[in-house]
Amino acid sequence: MAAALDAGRPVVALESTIVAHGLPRPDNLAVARQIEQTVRDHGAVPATIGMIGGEVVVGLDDADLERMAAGDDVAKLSARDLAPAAAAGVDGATTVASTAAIAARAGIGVFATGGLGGVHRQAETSFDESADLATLARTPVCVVCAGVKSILDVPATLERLETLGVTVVGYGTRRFPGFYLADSGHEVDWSAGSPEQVAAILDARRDHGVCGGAVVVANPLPVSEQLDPALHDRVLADGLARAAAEHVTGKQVTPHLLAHFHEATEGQSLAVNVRIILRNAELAARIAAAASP
Ligand code: PSU
Ligand code: MN
Repeated sequence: MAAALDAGRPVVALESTIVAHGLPRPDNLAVARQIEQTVRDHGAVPATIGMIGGEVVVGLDDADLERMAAGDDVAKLSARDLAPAAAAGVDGATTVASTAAIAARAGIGVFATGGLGGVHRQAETSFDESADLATLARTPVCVVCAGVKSILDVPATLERLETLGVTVVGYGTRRFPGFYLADSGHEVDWSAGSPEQVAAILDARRDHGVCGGAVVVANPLPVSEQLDPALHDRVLADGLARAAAEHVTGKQVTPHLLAHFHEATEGQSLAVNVRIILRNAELAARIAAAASP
């Protein structure tokens, strides 16, 4: 990994929370490998990030990926968790927030994920807003995602991204994607139509040096590949009600709702989630290849 970075080769950072907590076993390991292969197939070097025995690893090897995918005691590490987890010497999976922070520190400019964390529904009473947002506000990295997870309050998340000064660019669209759905029903101000156009935005951002935060590239699924919207809305309503009834809070909320989706749609949401991640990995690799080192 260090050699690839030194040589100025295109590198794409990948998070490990998707593997450890976002996707069910045993598919998660195969998907983790597929994501990395997709990055390679499109001209970049994959760097899955995580913590192994208290060490931050940029570029997990296959044995590390197996550990992430199999472990019951793999902690979910946001940026604030990194130091205590390192001191305790544990294994941990990094979220969007911690992966972005580590990637930027390591000199990796492009990062692919599924969907960002954001403002949860009923955040006006729970104050539940993912640390992904505040971290992206101060982290110079390009994050390719399919918007924010549709389990969240999407318009509130877009408002917070605006407040925090995070640049949001639709890929081939001015509509903000809805993760499992092609369109969240909300607009964005900017779009880019090719990896080269995204690279031009990244260059301009660096040259002007006035906005230090992330550039979010929101890459929608084609309508033909989205989850059936009626099924989506039904399963979401049911999942939110169950999470409330079972008093699920804090960092458990996201994995709980994603697991509910995968069960209640009998794997349909899982297949869509995997497609989202692979498409984002491909686009991120093409952006990394187009971007100047
Ligand atoms: N996107 C996915 N699956 C996931 C996540 C995102 O398709 O599992 C993870 C990311 O790691 C993201 C985290 O940073 O969920 C957000 O969790 P929280 O809401 O607790 O911050
Ligand atoms: Mn939260």
